Amino acid sequence: MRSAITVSLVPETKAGPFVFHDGLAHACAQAAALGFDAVEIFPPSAGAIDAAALTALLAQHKLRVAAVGTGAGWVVRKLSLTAPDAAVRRDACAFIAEIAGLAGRFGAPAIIGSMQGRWDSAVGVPRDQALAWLAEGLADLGAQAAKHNVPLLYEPLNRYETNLFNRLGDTAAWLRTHKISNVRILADLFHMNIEESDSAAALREAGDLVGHVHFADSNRRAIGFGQTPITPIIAALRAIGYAGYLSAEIFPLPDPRAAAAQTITAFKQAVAAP
Ligand code: LER
Ligand code: MN
Repeated sequence: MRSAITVSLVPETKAGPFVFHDGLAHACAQAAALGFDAVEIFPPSAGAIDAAALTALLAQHKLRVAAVGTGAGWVVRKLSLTAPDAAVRRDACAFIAEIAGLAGRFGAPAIIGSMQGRWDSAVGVPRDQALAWLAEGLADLGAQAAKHNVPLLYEPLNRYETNLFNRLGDTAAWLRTHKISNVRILADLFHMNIEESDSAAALREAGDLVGHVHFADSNRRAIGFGQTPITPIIAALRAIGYAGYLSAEIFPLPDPRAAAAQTITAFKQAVAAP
């Protein structure tokens, strides 16, 4: 398993669960100084990233890109894959596809979290319809990601953020039933702490569909600053053969450097432990 830390480039997420908010150069310098393997980037759009400059920064600091978030499409433009308006769904797909294309150039997957939206019969989107649109969007974007030899990441969120999928097991069963290929599950330990009765068992149930992990404690602070027992979770990840990133999508508390330092300490303890 490898370590990663988040950086948001979206001013509207200043209060969000991202460790660094002061640009890519600052985040890469901090991440490298602490010994992280990679950064996970939350950009305003694909066009906002200067690919050549990012390539140079990554080389300078010997870092990789772990994943790229697409949530700015929701936060800034209120796009989603399950919006009642077909034009909004099309724009959502295009927005994600551009980010997935950019991420693919760095060998990284794009994340669909808040861009999944929610069902709401009152606005003409019953559950079955929302799931059909979600399946269509994921299949299409998953196929596009395959051209870059990376998966697409789909993230079940807690009940306050979506009513589509909240648990890993349900998500995995649905992806398998609908044979949606090249889509892997992002297991966010914060959402799981709210929704799962046993996070380790949920990871085992999702098995080889687990493609990325958001490494967050129960209170969405660095692992070790909350009350999640991490040992059984790491054991479950080992048991399913997970070799991807543990990426800290957490609040920068008590400050970004301390949150990052605690994360790398917890990562080393957890991953080095037998
Ligand atoms: C995104 O990774 C996530 O976890 C969501 O809570 C963002 O809304
Ligand atoms: Mn997350």
